[in-house]
Amino acid sequence: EVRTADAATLRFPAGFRWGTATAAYQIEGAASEDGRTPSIWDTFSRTPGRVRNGDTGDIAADHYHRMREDVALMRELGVTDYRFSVAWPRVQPTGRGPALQKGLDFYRRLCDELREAGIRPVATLYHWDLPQELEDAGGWPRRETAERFAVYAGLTAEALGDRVATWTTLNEPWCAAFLGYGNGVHAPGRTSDADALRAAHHLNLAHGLAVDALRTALPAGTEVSLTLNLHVVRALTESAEDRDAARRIDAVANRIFLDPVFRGRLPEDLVRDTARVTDWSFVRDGDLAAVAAPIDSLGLNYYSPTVVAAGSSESPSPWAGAERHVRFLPAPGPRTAMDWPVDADGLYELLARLRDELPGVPLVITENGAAYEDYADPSGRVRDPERVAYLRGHLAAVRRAIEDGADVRGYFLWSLLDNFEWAYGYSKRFGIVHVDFASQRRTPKDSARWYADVIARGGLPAAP
Ligand code: GBH
Repeated sequence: EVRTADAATLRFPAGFRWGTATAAYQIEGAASEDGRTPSIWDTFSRTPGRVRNGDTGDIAADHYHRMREDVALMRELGVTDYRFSVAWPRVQPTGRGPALQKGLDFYRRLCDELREAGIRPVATLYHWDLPQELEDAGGWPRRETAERFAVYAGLTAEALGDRVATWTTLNEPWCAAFLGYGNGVHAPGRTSDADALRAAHHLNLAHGLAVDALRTALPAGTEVSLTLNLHVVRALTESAEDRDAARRIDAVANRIFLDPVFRGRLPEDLVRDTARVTDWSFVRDGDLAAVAAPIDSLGLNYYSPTVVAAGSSESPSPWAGAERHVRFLPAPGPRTAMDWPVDADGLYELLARLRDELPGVPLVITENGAAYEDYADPSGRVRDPERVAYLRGHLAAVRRAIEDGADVRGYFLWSLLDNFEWAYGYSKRFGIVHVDFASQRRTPKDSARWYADVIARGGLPAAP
C-alpha cells in the first residue's frame, strides 16, 4: 500500500501553534547580574535541605548568556511559538518602584531574536520568582503583593508590549499558593493552610488586577491569558464517600481558580470545607469582580492525573485541610522519572471538561512533557524513547479532544532544555535538548528530532 505524506499524518488544524516552554529561574542563571536581586527561589534553594543536592539556579542552563544559541535551536526545531517567563526581580528588583532598564533589555533582545527567527514570543509574568523583599513584607498571603504585581505587569507591558504576542499573568497559582505556603515544598517554604488560602485569593486578585493593567498598556486585541495546572481528579470507586473526596480536591485544586476567574464567585463547598481554617474575611467587596476580568484564552499545564478515596493523608499538605478526609492512591500504569503516572486519557478528560464548562474559551496546552533518563550512545546521540512515546500519546489525546469539539489552539512542550527542576534541582531532566551542566553544551535528543518532524508535517506520523 502506498500512502501519501498526508494520509500518513494525523493532522492538526491549520494555524495550530507548536511551541516549547521554559521559565526564567529554571534556565537563566546570572542570578546577580545586571541588577537582579534575589527572589524567593534564590533564598529557598540556598537554604540547606530545601533542594535536592543543594542545587540552585545561580547558573542553571546559563540561558542569560546563551539566549541566541537557544533561539537558534528553536529555529532548527521549527517551532511557531516560544513560551518564556519574565523574572520579576530582573525588571523590578525590589518589587516596587521603577523598572530596571538592563533587565527589560534582556527580554527585548530575546523577543527581537525570536521574531527574526519567525517565532511568536509568549510571555508569562510570574513563574514563581517573587522578589524576596515582597516575601519579607508578607508575600502572597498579603494583599499588597497582588497590587504590586499589577504595577509590575503594567510597566513590563509598556516596555515589551510591541514585541510580545501573548501575555500570561501567572503560571500555576495552585503551586505558588499551596506548595509555597501550604506544604512548603516550594519557595518560600511556609506551612500554613490559612496562609495558603489567602495566597490563593491574592494570586487570583493579582491576576485580575494585572489583566486590567495589561489592557491599559497593550494595543487592543493583544491576547491576555492565565495558565493553571488543573488537577484531573478521579474517585477510586463510585461510592458516595469516594466521590465526595474527589469533590473536595476538585474544589481546593481547580474550582478555587476557575470559579473566581470565569464566574466571579467562590465555590460554596470550598468555603464550607475550609471553615475551620479561615472565614475568608480577606476577600473584600469587589475582589471577585476584579478577578473575573475577561481573558482571551486559558492555558493548561498537564502532566498526570490524581486518584483519591475517602480516608486521610499526612499534614502539612497542599490541600488546606481536605487531607483529613482524602486518601491519595498511586494511579496504575507506567511512570516517568518523577514517579508520575503516564496517562494521556487524563489530558483528554481535562479538555473535554473545559469544552463543556467553559464554552467559548479557547484553550492552549501551555505545558506537557516528561522527565526521563537519557541514554547517550557512543556517537553522542541522546536517546529518549520513553519521552517520544509520552509525547506521542498526549498529542494523540489532544487531537482526539479537538475532533470531539474542544477548541485547542496550541501545544507547548515542557521543556526546551533540561533545567532546574525546582525541589529536585538538576536531578530530573524534562528537556528535549540535553544540557551538560558542566560544559553547558546543548545536544538535541531524539525527541527533539521527533517533535521537529511533527511540526513540519503539522501532525502526528500515523505509524509510530
Ligand atoms: C510545572 O509544574 C511547572 O510549571 C514547571 O516549572 C515544572 O518544571 C514542570 O511542571 C515539571 O514539574 O501533589 O497531586 O499535585 C508541575 C506541577 C505539581 C505537577 C505537583 C505534579 C504532583 C502531584 N506539579 N504535582 S499533586
